[in-house]
Amino acid sequence: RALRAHHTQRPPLNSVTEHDLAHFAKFLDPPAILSTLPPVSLPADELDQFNNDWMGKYHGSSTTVLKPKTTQQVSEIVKWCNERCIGIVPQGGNTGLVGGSVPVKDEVILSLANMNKVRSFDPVSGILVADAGCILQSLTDYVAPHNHIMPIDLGAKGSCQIGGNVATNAGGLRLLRYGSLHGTVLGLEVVLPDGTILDQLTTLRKDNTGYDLKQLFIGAEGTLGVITGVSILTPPAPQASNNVILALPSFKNVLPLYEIVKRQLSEILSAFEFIDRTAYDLAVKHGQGRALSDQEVEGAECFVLVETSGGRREHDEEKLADLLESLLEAEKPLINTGVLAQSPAQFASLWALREGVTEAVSKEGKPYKYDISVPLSTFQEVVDGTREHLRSKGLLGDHAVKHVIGYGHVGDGNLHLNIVAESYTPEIQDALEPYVYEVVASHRGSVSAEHGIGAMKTHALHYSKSDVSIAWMKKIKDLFDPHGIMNPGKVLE
Ligand code: FAD
Ligand code: 2HG
Ligand code: ZN
Repeated sequence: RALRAHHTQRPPLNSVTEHDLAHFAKFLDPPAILSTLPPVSLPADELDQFNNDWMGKYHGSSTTVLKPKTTQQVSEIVKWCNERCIGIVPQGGNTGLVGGSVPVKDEVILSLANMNKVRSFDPVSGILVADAGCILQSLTDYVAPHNHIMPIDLGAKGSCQIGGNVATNAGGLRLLRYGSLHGTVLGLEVVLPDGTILDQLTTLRKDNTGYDLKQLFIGAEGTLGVITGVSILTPPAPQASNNVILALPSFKNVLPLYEIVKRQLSEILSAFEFIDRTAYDLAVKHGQGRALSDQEVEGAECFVLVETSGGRREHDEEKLADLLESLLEAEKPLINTGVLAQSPAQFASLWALREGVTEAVSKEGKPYKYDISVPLSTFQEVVDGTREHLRSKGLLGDHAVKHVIGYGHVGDGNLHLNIVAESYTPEIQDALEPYVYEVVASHRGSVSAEHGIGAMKTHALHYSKSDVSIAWMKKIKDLFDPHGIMNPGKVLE
């Protein structure tokens, strides 16, 4: 019974006042304080980019955005907000897809954008230490001349920040090869909800000195503290990368194909990603990557993108060519055809067909996104089942749901089910939930494979986590943040 206890009684949260702004002005430069309140008095639309999420689905009404430059300033802000019981939303690139990065009400937005310096890089170990506000792409560019790459890559790389990646435990396109951030992040610097700076920014590969506290902040979505610095292991850049897109007549072939590809490519396989036909058509329609020829796409129900990363170009190319040949010449071929990248531009273009789906979907309409882990063998059944369910409710058609699509990280068992609607409506929302979550639970899957819980799924946590787990999560939250100031309304109800 004790385990079922809810959060301890918390005081209500307060709104920011002019008095608070006067305090922040003591240690922040004027450009670091954006506020609609006097004396700053900006028009409300200047805060739109911070109050609204990437999809245009979640909207906050914060009056104040603070952009500190140092960990000490973050600490001062957090300490004050804790004493005054003012809610704080840590914000990185604001590319999150679950409404976690914008306020639910008028919390202060603490933007990490001005904390964007690399602190150190050791080219021998590949260990990079950087401010949390560094944009992922800029870190990739920073380590590239040293022949290293970031262990994480995702479609939002031009805007998302490494602190946001860590806070969401983002997965992305390289997880199959380099594993999750729980393994590659070696240390963190975090400002705790009372303003204390927790310095665990170590660069050690091995450190078994009791509880590994940093793991708690990886994937906590800003509910336990503000990440200000990240130490991360960057792998050596592969000497050769190649990719091929395979067109399949049926989704049923994906699983046997994955087995063959894994066996034949073994150590050089670095990605195995899937998009269904509708996702492909949308990517092409909205200019993401170069379209394949009519002949190449004819009869294709879905596509798989295979990437190799290895040490010797000739060796890898030979392996990939052998794979393609054996697939095409098999007695019962699993693929219709395969298009091998012949140049760096084609390599990028094939990736764009997969990476660009999220962007294409947003251009096509308003997306409902379900980022789930379910057994690979059920991917198609989940997508088709959702489409049929919406049809049975009379919600399929140009004025309601335009497309139901599936794509994602096959190699990680992660399906991105996107329902592309004309607009966000309560009818569609009610038809999708709890329907999708019940399907996930029936497969003992996860309601969030990689995007997190945010504001979107607080009510759905129990489909994937037991009462005991949730009760302990609440105890941890209460211990770190007894006033509940840190990203209120996110992850836990
Ligand atoms: P934000 O969106 O600003 O914040 C996300 C969450 O982290 C919020 O809860 C916020 O409060 C918290 N947060 C941010 N910074 C900090 C900090 N310094 N300290 C504490 N908390 C913080 N996600 C994947 O997992 N895999 C993908 O392949 C992927 N592809 C994407 C492609 C596109 C086109 C888009 C738009 C999004 C994609 N995402 C993907 C989702 C998103 O990019 C990731 O969740 C990313 O890690 C968020 O980083 P951000 O800096 O934008 O964080
Ligand atoms: C991806 O894998 C991202 O492309 C985004 O995780 C998925 O938009 C989505 O649903
Ligand atoms: Zn993804």
